[in-house]
Amino acid sequence: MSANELIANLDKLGDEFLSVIQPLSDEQAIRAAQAQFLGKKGKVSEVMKELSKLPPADRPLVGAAVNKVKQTIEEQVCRRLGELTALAAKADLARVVDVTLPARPVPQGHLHLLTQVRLEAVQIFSELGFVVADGPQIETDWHTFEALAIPKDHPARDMQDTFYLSEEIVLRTHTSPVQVRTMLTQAPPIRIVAPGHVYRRDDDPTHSPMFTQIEGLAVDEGLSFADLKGVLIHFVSRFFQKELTVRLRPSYFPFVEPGAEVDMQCSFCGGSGCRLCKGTGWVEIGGAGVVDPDVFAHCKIDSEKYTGFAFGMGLERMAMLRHGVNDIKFYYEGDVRFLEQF
Ligand code: FA5
Repeated sequence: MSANELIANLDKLGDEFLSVIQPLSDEQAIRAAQAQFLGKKGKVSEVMKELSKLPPADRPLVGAAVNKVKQTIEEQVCRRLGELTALAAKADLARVVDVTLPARPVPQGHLHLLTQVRLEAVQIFSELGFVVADGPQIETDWHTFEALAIPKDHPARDMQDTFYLSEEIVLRTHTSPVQVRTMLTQAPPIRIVAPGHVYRRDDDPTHSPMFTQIEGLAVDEGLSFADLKGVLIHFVSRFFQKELTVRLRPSYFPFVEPGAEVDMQCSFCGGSGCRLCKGTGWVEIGGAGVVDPDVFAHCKIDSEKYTGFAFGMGLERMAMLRHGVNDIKFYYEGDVRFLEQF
């Protein structure tokens, strides 16, 4: 083929490319067409193979024509892609958007009922000057029992059926070991509440193997049983948002003397007797008492100078009373039909 024929072929390729890409309307197809012409085995490369057969004097002329067709093809690719981008932007602008439409609702979770109740309880006690203290759920036998005047062979150990991890380590059965940890590290005056999970071998509609207690401890000069009762009445009335009274029934906890079972006036029937309070008008919510001097001795607190009171309440029970939950398992099953109600 002569130089002129090759130059004419190259010019034709430029025109042909134009007619190929004009109808194309997506980038992938345009790039494929570009490769068909400019790729290694493309149409322009085929023509270039003829270049070596030409007399050297003709080669620069044909070379220039090759560069020209390459440039033309690349320019056409840019132009067509630009056109497509502009068309897409125009279509976007032409779309009718109703800016008054309400936004799609974003599903929103909320705190679990027991968390709400825990935070509320802490808030009420903090208004009375109590601060939150914490302790481990995997606890030593000493902090859980011994320091609270419950030695190994003491019959009171049967009151709380314990999960033992080893002879010396237990899952705490109550939040009372936080009393011990606090008194060992803080000097009076002390006013703490310690909410947290506790564990017992217990399982029925009102008892769960894992449940939540809130412990309270106050140690100062001149504290009495009357202060304890005042705090409990205030708490119960604030928590249930009505005037309710508290009854302290003599009971035995080795770490308090005197000790009492805390009953509150049934918030459901107001005390006249109902299904929830089993017709008695009272519901047990916890234990309480005046800190035993033995416990002070374990914690190196001078029982001649200081007195204290302590209490421990079950938060599941409080929430059951306030919301009429009739099986403790509902709290832990994660059923959204239950959880959504609070
Ligand atoms: C105690 O745990 C004592 N530590 C309370 C205490 C603290 C007394 C400070 C004196 C001074 P008791 O075993 O009674 O006490 O438990 C307290 C409350 O926890 C109960 O009244 C009940 O509301 C709740 N409770 C007990 N066992 C369970 C259980 N298995 N499931 C749900 N709640 C429970």
